[in-house]
Amino acid sequence: MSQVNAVNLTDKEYLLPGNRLCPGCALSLAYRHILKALDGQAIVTVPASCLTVLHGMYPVTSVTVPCVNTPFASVAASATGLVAGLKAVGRKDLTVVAIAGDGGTHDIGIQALSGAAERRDDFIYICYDNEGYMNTGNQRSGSSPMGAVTGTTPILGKQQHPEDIVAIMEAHGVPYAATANASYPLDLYQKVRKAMSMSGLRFIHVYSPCPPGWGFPFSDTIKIGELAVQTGWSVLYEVENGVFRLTAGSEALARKGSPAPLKDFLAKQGRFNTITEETLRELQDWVTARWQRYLARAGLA
Ligand SMILES: Cc1ncc(C[n+]2csc(CCOP(=O)(O)OP(=O)(O)O)c2C)c(N)n1
Ligand code: SF4
Repeated sequence: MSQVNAVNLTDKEYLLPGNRLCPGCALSLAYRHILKALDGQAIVTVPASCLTVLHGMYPVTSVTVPCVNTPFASVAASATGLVAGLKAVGRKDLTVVAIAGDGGTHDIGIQALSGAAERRDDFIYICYDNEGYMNTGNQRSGSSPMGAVTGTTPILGKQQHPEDIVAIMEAHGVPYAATANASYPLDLYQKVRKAMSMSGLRFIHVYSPCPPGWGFPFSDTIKIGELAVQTGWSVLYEVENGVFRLTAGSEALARKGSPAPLKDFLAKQGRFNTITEETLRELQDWVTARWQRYLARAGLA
């Protein structure tokens, strides 16, 4: 597959200017590049989330591909139905893409997603991860990090580490599982293109900073996403038919340096304002150990 760069990236736009997401929302940026990669040849299905807000209220939308709005728990089941429907009418030109937040994936949608993966259903599933239920004001999800203050962990912050949804999907034996980050849009674009060239259930997890939920200025979204990669908090990789590979900023970090201290990243976000020294140490140890495991998998330890 030829490398895409800022010069040869398509200038076609499928996400039109003007939507109702917050300024600085990483989801807008990620979705713009996901749609560019899909090149209009897709039907998306979306559950209740900030992404439904982006799609807009009928009859007005800023998105130029067809979208099905589904109940919260059912986005993967909806994709399964769309795949069957397209097959029944002989349409081979469209990719079905289910896209949901971390609440709609890690927690509420995981049953339908697990079933679709086990059946080897033929669609792309993208989870954009803003580490909480953001559309309803930032409640804790299975992906919220330890120490983060949310609406449902208001004083001490969440007490558990996030679950590793990509590992869960790998354990289902999916042919393609990858992580991406809105601050690395070309890497994201490339991964969606690769997923499109494969069949079966392909899973991409996109790290998506949320300025109001995480408590950082609207203008810092890209920097926050980059810092997440530089500290090893967000790790960019893909697993293609069982073969693991670090990509983009994480590959560069593995080859040329070592992760920056996590406190540099946490201190920029209001949600970690009440974090204790003990939790900070636990988080740093957890991130360091996980980074070592990724290095070992990549054969770079
Ligand atoms: C069954 C059901 N429960 C609750 C809601 C209310 N609700 C709408 S969006 C949302 C949050 C979704 O969170 P997430 O999936 O993480 O996506 P995000 O909002 O962060 O984009 C909730 C709880 C709903 N629409 N349906
Ligand atoms: S709440 Fe967060 S994820 Fe939702 S639109 Fe605003 S910035 Fe984006």
